[in-house]
Amino acid sequence: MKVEQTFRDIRDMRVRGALDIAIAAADALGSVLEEPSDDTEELIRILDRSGKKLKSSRPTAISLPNAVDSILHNAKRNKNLEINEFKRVMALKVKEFIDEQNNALEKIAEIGSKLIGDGDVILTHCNSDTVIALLTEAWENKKKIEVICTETRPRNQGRISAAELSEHGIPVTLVVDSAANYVMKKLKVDKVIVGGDVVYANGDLVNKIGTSQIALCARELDIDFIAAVESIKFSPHSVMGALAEIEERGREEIMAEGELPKVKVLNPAFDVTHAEFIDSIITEYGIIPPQGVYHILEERFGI
Ligand code: RUB
Repeated sequence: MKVEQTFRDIRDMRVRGALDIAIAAADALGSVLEEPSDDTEELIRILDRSGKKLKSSRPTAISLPNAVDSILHNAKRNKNLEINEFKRVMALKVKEFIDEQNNALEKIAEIGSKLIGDGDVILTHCNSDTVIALLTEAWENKKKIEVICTETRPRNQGRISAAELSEHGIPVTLVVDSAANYVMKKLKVDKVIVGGDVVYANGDLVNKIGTSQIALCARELDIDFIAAVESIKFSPHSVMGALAEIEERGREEIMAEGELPKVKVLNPAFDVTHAEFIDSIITEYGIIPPQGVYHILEERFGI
């Protein structure tokens, strides 16, 4: 069953990055509509169970529960429809949701690429489809940029970014994570641009571990720190103070089998960059200061 497969793909990071995770979850719920059920309420119960399973695949990216909740919300609103009509309407809703996410990414790429100056040196951390799309668009619009990618230990997503950008012909330099401060000075970085997994109502950003250190360095060096984040990653629960669970991954990502058995390993996958270190957030609604997140939450989630 596709839900099981998607659950494993997200858990094992074959599907990763907050936007792709949301799209994959929505697509998996779409496949539930093809189940041979002839009762709308029963199908909603299966959707609900599948949604819970998908939500448990990884804990941090809020785009995952936001995607599931959005589909489930629509399913419940249409609970009185006859089964075939329900399936038809919901298949459209799933498609609409996925199209919305892809459009949001394109919009951010369009808006964000205009922020980039010709000759800019940009540092990015991890691998964000949103940031890659933005940088690629800037390059296609004849901005002669150079990009520094941090390796992003332990999973090395920065190497994926480096590969994707260089495939487009963009000059890329790969550095180890601990070189961030040094290279920002040495290579005269103009902007840091990162993606995000969660944005809180107060403008704080949860993103790949190491992001907050880079933001501190950027502030020290007076370099703009910009996040490129679709509104599906905004946390409506944070309005009431709920924070994201920071995923802690296994020891085996850092240590070989049997290596240093007496040494404990802590392997957090994300950290929080406080709003005060963020100059702007690029969303599909436009460029906002971190203080503007609340208004987007109102617009997007009706809080
Ligand atoms: C990925 C990561 C990315 C955001 C945004 O972490 O932190 O910066 O998810 O990505 P992981 P996108 O590799 O652990 O999933 O813009 O593609 O949604």
